[in-house]
Amino acid sequence: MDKLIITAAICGAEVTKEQNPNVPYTIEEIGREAESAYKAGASIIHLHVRYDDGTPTQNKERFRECIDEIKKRCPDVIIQPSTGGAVGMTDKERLQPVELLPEMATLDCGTLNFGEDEIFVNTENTIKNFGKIMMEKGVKPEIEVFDKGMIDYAIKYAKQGILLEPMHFDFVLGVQMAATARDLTFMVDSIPSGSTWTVAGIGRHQIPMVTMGIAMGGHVRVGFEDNLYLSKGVLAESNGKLVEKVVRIAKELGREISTPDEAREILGLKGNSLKNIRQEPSPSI
Ligand code: KMH
Ligand code: ZN
Repeated sequence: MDKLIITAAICGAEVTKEQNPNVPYTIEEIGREAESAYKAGASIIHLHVRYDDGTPTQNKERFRECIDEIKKRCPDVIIQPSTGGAVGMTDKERLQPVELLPEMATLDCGTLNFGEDEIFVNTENTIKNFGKIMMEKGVKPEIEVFDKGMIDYAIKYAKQGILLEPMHFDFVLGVQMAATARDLTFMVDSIPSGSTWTVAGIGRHQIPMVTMGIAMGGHVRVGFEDNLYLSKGVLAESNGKLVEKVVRIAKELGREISTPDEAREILGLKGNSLKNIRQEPSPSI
């Protein structure tokens, strides 16, 4: 079994300081939370950014400042910006962090209900366009899967040459599909052989899903974006505390934790450097 890659989704676009005062908004807070997760054993930071008042943004300059702050504190960590952003953002807004040439970025492979009246829209043209741009720029997509059809889209686009194999998937359970062992197994059985995968569970499903992922040989994601609690009724003091909990479970299950460089090896990252920042947006964005 490969060593375990832990991703920390430190911020998200939806959770607030009213829900947990440790949710980061400022550049300094985002750096602090990334560092806590990295020091605890995370090798990937899944990154959304906010303005100081908590408003989510995909602004390229804000991403650049947050990435610089994270790199100062965690020089070798893999930074994976979101291209999902927040519900209602345009494709153009959402794609901005890809212009910074990160090693990875998310690629949401379908439209889904996102609570109450919210719909997180990812049309086929959106997915294909994001996929093509990431491929052109050498940014490895983490394919976000909220139900099984999203795997089928990814497979279709790989056959069309829009996505490169081996693909890396992140199964998010507890938003649209149920967070059950059956659903996780079905996802794992549905991806092409040679793919890698991570599992994320929302809210109280985070730790059960992560524990299954560790035992099944996958990789895992924790963090405030998905869950604000360390245990029932106890708010997590930091993302690092959530990562520490995963590390304890992995140790009990005999799974070693990967370093960022080992994660690069496992995921086949080509090593885009965030120092190599292009100033001009791609004409196709
Ligand atoms: N905030 C959600 C609307 C991603 O990062 O790609 C989208 C999301 C997925 O969080
Ligand atoms: Zn996200």
